[in-house]
Amino acid sequence: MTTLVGPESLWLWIGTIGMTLGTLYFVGRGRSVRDPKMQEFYIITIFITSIAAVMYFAMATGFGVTEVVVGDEALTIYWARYADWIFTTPLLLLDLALLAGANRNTIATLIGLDVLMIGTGTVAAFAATPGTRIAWWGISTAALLVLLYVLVGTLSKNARNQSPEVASLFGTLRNLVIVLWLLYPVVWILGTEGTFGILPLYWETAAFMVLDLSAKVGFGFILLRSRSVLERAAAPS
Ligand code: RET
Repeated sequence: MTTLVGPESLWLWIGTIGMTLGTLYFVGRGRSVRDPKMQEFYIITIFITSIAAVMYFAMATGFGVTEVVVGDEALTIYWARYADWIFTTPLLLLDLALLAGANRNTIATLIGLDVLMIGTGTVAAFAATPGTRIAWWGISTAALLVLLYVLVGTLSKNARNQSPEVASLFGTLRNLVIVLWLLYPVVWILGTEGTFGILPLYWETAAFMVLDLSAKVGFGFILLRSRSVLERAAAPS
């Protein structure tokens, strides 16, 4: 079988190594954590980077990729991205929601919107005509905007009821999420998936890799670096 992976494999290998190193770093730091509530943040974050590490490995080695025919063109689609995101984006939101002290309904709303976003984004990636691809992209982007609205509204309000340190850490992470997550639909529509052919696969893969490493390892690093703040977040209020 011929592999569909081209020169963009460079970025996929960098992604694999980056996610693996991130995972090992968090495991190393988490080993000495004894508080069960704090362990929760470590467990969630370690799963985020380890799922990404295996999905990047799947893409780099040609397993996580397929072809989708759109009109008379065959697009190279890395389906493993969506398999990664359907699990890791809810976990990222869970980290944020636990930090903010959100209740179950808010957590369920956020995760529901997120699954809707990635689910419809996956349909967009596999749709067979440019028009339907863009329509599904629009639906997915609408779910993202509602999700960010909940993040800025309810979740930020929850966080403000926590200690000033927790509220400030939450604010940093929330802003990081807003900026990075909004770039995903932009890269997608400009890239090969959008069928406009503005961003070639090589650069699109590089862009997603930088976004993924920042949104997972960068996010986890900022979240877990301040143990004293997390201890306060984890303390029963
Ligand atoms: C897609 C395409 C359709 C439109 C939208 C998308 C959004 C994706 C997002 C992904 C976030 C991924 C993260 C990964 C962590 O490393 C599916 C690209 C809105 C927001 C944070």
